[in-house]
Amino acid sequence: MKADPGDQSLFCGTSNALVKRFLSPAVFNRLCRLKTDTGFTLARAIRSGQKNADSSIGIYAGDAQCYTLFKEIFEPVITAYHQITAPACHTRNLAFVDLFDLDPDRDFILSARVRVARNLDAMAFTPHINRQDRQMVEKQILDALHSLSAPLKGCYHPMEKMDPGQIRDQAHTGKAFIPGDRFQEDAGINRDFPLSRGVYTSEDKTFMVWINEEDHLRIICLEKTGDLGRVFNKLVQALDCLGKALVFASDPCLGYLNACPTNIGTAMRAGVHIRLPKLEKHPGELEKTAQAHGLQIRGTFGEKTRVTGSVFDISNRRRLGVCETRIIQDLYTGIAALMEKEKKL
Ligand code: DAR
Repeated sequence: MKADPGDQSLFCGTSNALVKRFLSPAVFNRLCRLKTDTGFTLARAIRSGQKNADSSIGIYAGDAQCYTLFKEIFEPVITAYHQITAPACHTRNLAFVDLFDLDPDRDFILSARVRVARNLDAMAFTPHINRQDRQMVEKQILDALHSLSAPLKGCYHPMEKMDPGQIRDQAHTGKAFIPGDRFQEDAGINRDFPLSRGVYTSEDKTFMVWINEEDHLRIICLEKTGDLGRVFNKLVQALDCLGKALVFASDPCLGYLNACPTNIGTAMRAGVHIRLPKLEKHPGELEKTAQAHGLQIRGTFGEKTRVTGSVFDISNRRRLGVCETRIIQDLYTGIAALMEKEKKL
């Protein structure tokens, strides 16, 4: 879809958000009076991008129907971000993989983490869900989690009773999460925080489920290891169990549907925390190698944070038009290439 000059009046002049690039006055006028069945509008969808001039995307979905009703703006944003020509029918492949430990001596890799975002089908997403439905989402997910057996068996830490200080402390121990950033705040995702929010953790703390953070579920496997395959395979096992009890919002072409259009398709982010002190001094080399392997470089504490102690958060960039096993294999190859470069410098 050829990008019309965006409607400059809707967004800050300095914004480079994808939504600004594609939301022409004509598209805006066609979509601005529409409402989804849950009552979500285009104005609500773009509010975060209007209030944050440094948004990279600038639009959130309030329910699954947004992706069809507001397709004229979601589709060009999706094809631009995920670098696909047009949303082909998404393929899933959640099979076990057989990979070696990339760093058995732990010279570089501090930890490996694989997470997927999911939303319960037929429920409004976090930018739009009401208090009652958010509570129902929490209950349905907990019923599924409490049926898990070892090694996924664990306990739930509801955040409703925690004060902000306790939430900050518990976030360090992985038993809570802090409110979403200003982008999520302006998208309405933090409403009623911390009601119906909480974290489920397995007994060995390598499996977690965040309930009602940016999406209804963030299903996370995390280990202090370079064994990407083991961490991925545990996530595959967890998804197999949870998929038997819960129905997730999805689309034949777009895959799993979530609040942010960057998190659709596999909705999977697989990454490592890796110490690269020499490549830190050669940012061009680091960026070139990462890009060659479809990897995204983030700061030590994730999106839009700084690098501290030469520790980078490096993960897959694309989530749509590429299946889960391919993502983990590309990550494996890309991290191995970065480790080789670091050794040679
Ligand atoms: N910060 C918003 C969303 C970017 C994608 N990251 C998410 N979904 N956590 C932006 O438009 O820049």
